[in-house]
Amino acid sequence: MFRSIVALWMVYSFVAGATTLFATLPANAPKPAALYAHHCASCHGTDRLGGTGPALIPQSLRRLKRDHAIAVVTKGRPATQMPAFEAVLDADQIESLVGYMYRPLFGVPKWGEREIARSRIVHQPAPLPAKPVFDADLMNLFIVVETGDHHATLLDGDTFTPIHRFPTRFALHGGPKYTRDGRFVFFASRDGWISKYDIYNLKMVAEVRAGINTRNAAVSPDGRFVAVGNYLPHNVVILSGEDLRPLRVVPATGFDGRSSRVSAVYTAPPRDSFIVALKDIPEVWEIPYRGDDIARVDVRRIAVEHCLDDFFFDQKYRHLMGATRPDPEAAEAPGGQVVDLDRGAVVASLDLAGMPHLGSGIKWDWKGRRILATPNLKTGKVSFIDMDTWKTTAELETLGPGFFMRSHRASRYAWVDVFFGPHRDKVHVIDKQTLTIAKTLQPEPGKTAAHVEFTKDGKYALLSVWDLDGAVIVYDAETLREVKRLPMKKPSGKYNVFNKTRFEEGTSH
Ligand code: DHE
Repeated sequence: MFRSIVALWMVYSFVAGATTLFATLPANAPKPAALYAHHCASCHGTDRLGGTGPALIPQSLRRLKRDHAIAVVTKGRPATQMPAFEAVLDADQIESLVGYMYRPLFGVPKWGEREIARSRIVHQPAPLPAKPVFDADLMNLFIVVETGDHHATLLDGDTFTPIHRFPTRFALHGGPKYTRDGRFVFFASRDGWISKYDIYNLKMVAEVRAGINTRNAAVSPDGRFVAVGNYLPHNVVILSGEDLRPLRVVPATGFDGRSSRVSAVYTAPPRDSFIVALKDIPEVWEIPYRGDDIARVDVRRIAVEHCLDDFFFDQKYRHLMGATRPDPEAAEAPGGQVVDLDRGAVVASLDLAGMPHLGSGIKWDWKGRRILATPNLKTGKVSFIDMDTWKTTAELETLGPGFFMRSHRASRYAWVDVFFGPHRDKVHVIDKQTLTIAKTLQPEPGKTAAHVEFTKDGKYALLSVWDLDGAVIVYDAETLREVKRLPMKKPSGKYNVFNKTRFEEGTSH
């Protein structure tokens, strides 16, 4: 009932907004609300509150200058799914459309603890048996997210056969997060839905809408808490990992009282805390979850030099390495920063060839030193960074900018995709000791090849053919030969229970 009222309210706002706007324009002027409904609503939501694309309202666009927004609509945004509209809309239409995006809504719907609680759906009120209903190595399972038709597949990592395929919320994004025992997995969708799924029983346990436009979710390893980072509203929501009840809403307000979108939240198991970076305010937060009083615990705030968009950690979670999305108006991009979380200070800067995607980087030992390797979304280069000196020790030219780099402790290779440009159907396999390309594969000519995840033992690498008529391809990680091809609908990420829950060095966490 409540959700119907919200939906009706949204439709009303949209129609009312359009009507008011039309009244101020000459009869023959482009009609931005209609243009929006036709070209933008399917990704950004009919209400402009976000979907697969971000919310297009002033609160979300405040770091984007209007001229740049016009350029994005005209030319598209290379590191995202945003296409160019110059072939279908003329300059006046684009300008009026952008003006429409910067118009305030008649009020952004409130989405606080009460609304979150009311959205909660409990599918399994009684505990289910703690015994799997299938036979497989429970630590070598994969969840494959199929964004093509909004499903997920549970895959046996020994036999590479699907165990079960089930529907998910619309537009999942980011890695599903497992409890340490691998029994439960939590999914986050771009429009704020968090779902808890029982892998042993192959059943959805509960769902809740924790935000209107969500970045990602993190889960404490014991499964007691889920933290959700939101663009809209500006907050971090803490949920009970048991039944997704909201426990706390932490407004993302900085030292100076300004509010901010949340870039992302991660769990830092050795610290027993969630680490949060803010997108509009130069601060990193730490929210401890050791005790039971997460609803009251103080948030630790660390001032950083620039707002952090994308970041990752060293294996001990002492250092956070982050990058800032460049301001299109600024002459120079601000570069990366290293934050020492123990000292609560920025201790070094990083020389990156461009901004990496979140969790793109991995680490390994090289010539007696620890290095971090990451592609970036701007140029075809992988940067190798010495984690003692924080200096870039080497760079490797690739065939184009990449989203993801993956390896496994047991493998001598690291795989990096070439997500953008004419070579998006290729993937490089890099020798981790010589830092050179050992082989370039072309799994399916003409179709984007991306995102690799290894089996528990590192012997096989699974890669996505990122297409509605796509596949997950299993490679022998040593011979680099194809072993099996499983048809899937635009499989985006795949996530191995062991590698994720044991924080394997070659993957994201
Ligand atoms: Fe992602 C992870 C942000 C575009 C596929 N991406 C993440 C995470 C964040 C993020 C915050 C970490 C979530 C987590 O695992 O906890 N992504 C962003 C962006 O800011 C960016 C550049 C623009 C945007 O659209 O928001 C972006 N991402 C994309 C895509 O266009 C991709 C390729 C397709 C899609 O689904 O939208 C994409 N992102 C992914 C995937 C992961 C991810 C598959 C998880 C990788 C992993 O192995 O952990």
